Amino acid sequence: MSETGNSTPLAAIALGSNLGNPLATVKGAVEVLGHEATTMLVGQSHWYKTIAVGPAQPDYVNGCIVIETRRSPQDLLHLLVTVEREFGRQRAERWGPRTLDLDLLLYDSLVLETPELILPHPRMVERAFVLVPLAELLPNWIHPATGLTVRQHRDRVDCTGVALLPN
Ligand code: PH2
Ligand code: MG
Ligand code: MG
Repeated sequence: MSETGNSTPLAAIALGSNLGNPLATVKGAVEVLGHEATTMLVGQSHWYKTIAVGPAQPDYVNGCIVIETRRSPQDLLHLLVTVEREFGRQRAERWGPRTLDLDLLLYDSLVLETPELILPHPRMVERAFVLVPLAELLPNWIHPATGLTVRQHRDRVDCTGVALLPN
């Protein structure tokens, strides 16, 4: 996948689910985002079964997508919240179980910190369940704050709780 030469902004989104039917939910969310008029799906990772980080809860299904979008970062965030709600997401315990979590990881090489949105996502570099799928799509993308690539970050975390799901 090309990481340069895009005139339309490129954004990476992490998907996660551990309630209901997680695999059907994340696949459904990709369908919805892929059919949005303002976004174009340009890459999709495999799906992974991952051990939950945080309070004790069921395993997650995680994956990542890369889209081109004409939306601003804030507008894209609003779309993600709308799609989370469409799939029955209710805001509850921090790091607790959820039917659908859509996290905006990257938006071009933008560094942004507002009360609503921090880019790049502040915890992405610690999370194998984000870095393993993201490294499939954007291994050479350079994190604007650390100067390391996604692949280098992935190689620095413990990936043992992240298992590829059969297609
Ligand atoms: N999301 C969380 C908390 N813990 N653990 C895994 N394995 N995957 C997630 O997506 C996840 C988590 C809160 O967003
Ligand atoms: Mg999350
Ligand atoms: Mg979230």
